[in-house]
Amino acid sequence: MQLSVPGRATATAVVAAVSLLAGGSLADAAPAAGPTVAAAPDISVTAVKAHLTQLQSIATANGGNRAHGRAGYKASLDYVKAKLDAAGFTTTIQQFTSSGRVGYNLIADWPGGDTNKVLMAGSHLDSVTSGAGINDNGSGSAAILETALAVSRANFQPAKHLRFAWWGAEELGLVGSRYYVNSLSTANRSRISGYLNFDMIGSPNPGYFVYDDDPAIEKTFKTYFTGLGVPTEIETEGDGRSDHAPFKNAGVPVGGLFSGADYVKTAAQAAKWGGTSGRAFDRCYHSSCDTTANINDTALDRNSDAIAYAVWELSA
Ligand code: DTR
Ligand code: ZN
Ligand code: ZN
Repeated sequence: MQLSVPGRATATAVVAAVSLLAGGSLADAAPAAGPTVAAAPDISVTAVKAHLTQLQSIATANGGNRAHGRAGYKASLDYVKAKLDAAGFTTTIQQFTSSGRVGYNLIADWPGGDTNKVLMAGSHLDSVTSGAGINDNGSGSAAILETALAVSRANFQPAKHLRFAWWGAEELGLVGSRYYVNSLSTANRSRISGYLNFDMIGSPNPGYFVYDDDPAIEKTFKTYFTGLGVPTEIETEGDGRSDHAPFKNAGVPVGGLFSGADYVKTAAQAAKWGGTSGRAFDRCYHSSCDTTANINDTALDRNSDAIAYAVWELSA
């Protein structure tokens, strides 16, 4: 569900309407402020949850987890890849070894756009060994998958080149994303105009946190949530705790969204966001109870729509 969020196109329409009401003509309306950006589509939370159900089934069928080096991780990657291949993405599997086990990154390029200006969105696809990892991080993985599928359905053709990524072995220390960044030539690294990270965006006792790294990316997310009337806070659980860190360390502008992990929601936060004060944002963090029952649909929905909004806005 997406409420109206003023994008450039909406603002232009408002200006035109005011001009007509004042007895003017459309010709009097202020010209569009630069190229108008087609509004991002609403991302169906039902569709995102359907991906989570698949990831849950994969974990259940593979020893209860989707961890690095286990069958459940590769089965998760194969699921995501099949959806992207069918939707017209150019997919690449990047293989690496960590802790004596083979790991994989999945990179999906949407054909078109200026390959000298690449906007990336990424999420780690691996879980810890103790559970299915549905919030951590099926939520981010499913949300960017559905956003990528929305790009395909819309045949979105932005100025920038779009690239989506699902990282392996984040739980072992950002291994997959580090491997990817380190594998880039200096030239290719400089072509990445921004990296958006989504790791835990459906926490059951959610907060709405925006990374405070690149100001333009931060502003884009804040604009979206302001349009929803949802207050946000700066993510302060610690730099370097997810896959944006290797990109930031390489000088790439980064940003992202987070709904909270094992930190406890304060009374002030509960007053503005609802939920339960004195309880962790996700009390199943890194636990076997991180299943499809461990998701707040409203947070997942809002964050998924915010992802699409940012991809459309930042790829113009
Ligand atoms: N390290 C992530 C969870 C996590 C903890 N703090 C943050 C801050 C921003 C993003 C993610 C996180 C994990 O366990 O996968
Ligand atoms: Zn984790
Ligand atoms: Zn995570």
